Amino acid sequence: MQLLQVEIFALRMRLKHPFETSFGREDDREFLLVRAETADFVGWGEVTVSRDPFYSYETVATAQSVLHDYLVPWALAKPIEHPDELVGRFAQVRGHQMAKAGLEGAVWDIYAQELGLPLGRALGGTRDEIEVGISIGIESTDELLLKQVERFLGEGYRRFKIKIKPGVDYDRLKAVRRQFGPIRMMADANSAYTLDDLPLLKRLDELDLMMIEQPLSYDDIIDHASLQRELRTPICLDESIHGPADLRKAIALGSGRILNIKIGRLGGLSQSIKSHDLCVEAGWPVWCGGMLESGVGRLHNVAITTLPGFTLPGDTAASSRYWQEDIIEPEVTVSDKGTIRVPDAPGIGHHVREDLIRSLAHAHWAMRN
Ligand code: OSB
Ligand code: MG
Repeated sequence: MQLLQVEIFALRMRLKHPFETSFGREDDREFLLVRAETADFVGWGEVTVSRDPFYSYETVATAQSVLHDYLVPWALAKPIEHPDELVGRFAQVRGHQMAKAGLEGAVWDIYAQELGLPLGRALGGTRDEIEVGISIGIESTDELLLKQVERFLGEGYRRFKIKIKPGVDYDRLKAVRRQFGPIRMMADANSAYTLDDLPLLKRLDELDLMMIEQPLSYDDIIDHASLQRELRTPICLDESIHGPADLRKAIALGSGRILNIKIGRLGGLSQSIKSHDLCVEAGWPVWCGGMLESGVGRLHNVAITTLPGFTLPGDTAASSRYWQEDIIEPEVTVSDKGTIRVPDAPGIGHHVREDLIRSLAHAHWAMRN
């Protein structure tokens, strides 16, 4: 394919319910959308950055700059035979995984449409239906959290991820366990602990969690390996893994036993497939994480989850969990069994509401070949 034009839209979308993690609280989601076009097709991708460099160093501003000055010109410069090529074409830019992933995602959408395949099939996926769970932020009281869990159980979700931070951890999780019994439950610490917290982290073993996600530093795989040797609960890595190279080392060290695959954090779909394959080979189950995506990123998450190694429910909840009105049609919905039907139309498979996106965007630029 030859890209003729790439457009970037900056959006700010109000979350229905503020989302709080150990690193901060988000009331609005600020991110970028990428629209790429060839002579025959239009593809969409999402740059899953945030306004602030708190989850990772990437922000709306850094992604704009790297896309504008490097990635978009390089993508337009010559034809792309296969989306995998972009990994090499973008390699001179170190890091900036989310910026790379947003553009590469739009190219994968076009590539799948050229093949006449739903994106999941083009990626090598096989499932028609995926199992999902829900990620619940830090609420101000136990009661408010219990209400959330009850509501989402009623909506069909069968796996609950509860955010924790020092002081809001063991007792909070215990309250959920006491009230709801043997539900599938896990915790996400977003790097809020250190090895000094070993006694507390070991106590979490009592709660029969499916896993604990990223308990230690955002850049660590050494201390996680020490911790994993002390815990019965599997550690799932999120923040520390930015692609197959990091993952290979974490597997060798035993820094965890499960991987959260976020397309943005790993630098795109091609790198996510590679990471998935490494995990399958190592016997690590994977699941698809989330960055509070709009419908565009959400459909990319649905597509990658159709790969065979995604044996645990992911964080890809329904559009209506986040948004009053999503930018795709139809929105992503979750059944009363906690599942999503995988679209069977080519590409990401739902209509993207371009007029709505153009009216919502507070900034927009385009580059042509
Ligand atoms: O750590 O997985 C995380 C949201 C923003 C930043 C980091 C994380 C999250 C979530 C939400 O857990 C997942 C979702 O519902 O999209
Ligand atoms: Mg996480």
